[in-house]
Amino acid sequence: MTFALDVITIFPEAVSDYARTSILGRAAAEGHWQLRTLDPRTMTSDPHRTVDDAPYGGGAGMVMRAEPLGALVEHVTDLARPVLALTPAGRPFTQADARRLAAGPGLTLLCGRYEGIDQRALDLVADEEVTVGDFVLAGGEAAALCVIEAVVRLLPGVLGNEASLDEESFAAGLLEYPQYTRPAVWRGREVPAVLLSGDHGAIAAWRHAAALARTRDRRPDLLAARGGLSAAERDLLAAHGLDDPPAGE
Ligand code: J9Q
Repeated sequence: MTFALDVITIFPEAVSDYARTSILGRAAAEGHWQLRTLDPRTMTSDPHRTVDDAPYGGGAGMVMRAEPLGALVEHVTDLARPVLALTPAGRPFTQADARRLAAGPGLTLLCGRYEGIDQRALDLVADEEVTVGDFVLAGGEAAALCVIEAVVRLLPGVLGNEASLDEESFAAGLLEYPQYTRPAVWRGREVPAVLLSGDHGAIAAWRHAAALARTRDRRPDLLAARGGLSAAERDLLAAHGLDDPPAGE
């Protein structure tokens, strides 16, 4: 089944260029998903094809007009699929959203630009507003690409025989453990000895401890969301000398 993804954007090439690269490009070539870009400018009838206008009430910047957006969503996109708008005022997009969307038939993403989108258009066409982080972008295109990559890599068949998706850090609510590759000593710095031991049980235990310690030190919010550290997890950290955060961090 081909996952149908529509992106409403006034910069269609910004989205389609990235979607041709790497895992996204291969997944499209293999028929797992199909991108369609929809430019609101094509739904304008005035000589200047205006997609934005000054905000009512005054203020800086321009607002995306409701009419071209409403026309696009009504006449072109499949309303049976969820419509997500990328806006700085949305709720945070999560891995759980990616999983839910990847289980469906497709998705429409609406990229805001300028200072925002006319709220009436958002109310009418968008099922949800989401953000990919608390920082300022010039528009929703880069955020839409984050959502696309998070969803498409979860579609059946896209990752092939790469590691099980359930083992990944956000799926488990923990950050990933640190990784190393050759050489075993680089500029005097050694790879943790356990990783060279061939003892797969010891390696798994070290990795679990390292993931817990990292999450505790860098993302206490993630640890709190899964109920903090259990007694067994505290023991595991202590057994690896990781029971205290490193000094200076
Ligand atoms: C449209 N800052 O930023 C982070 N996620 C989404 C956004 C965003 C923005 C401005 C316009 C999306």
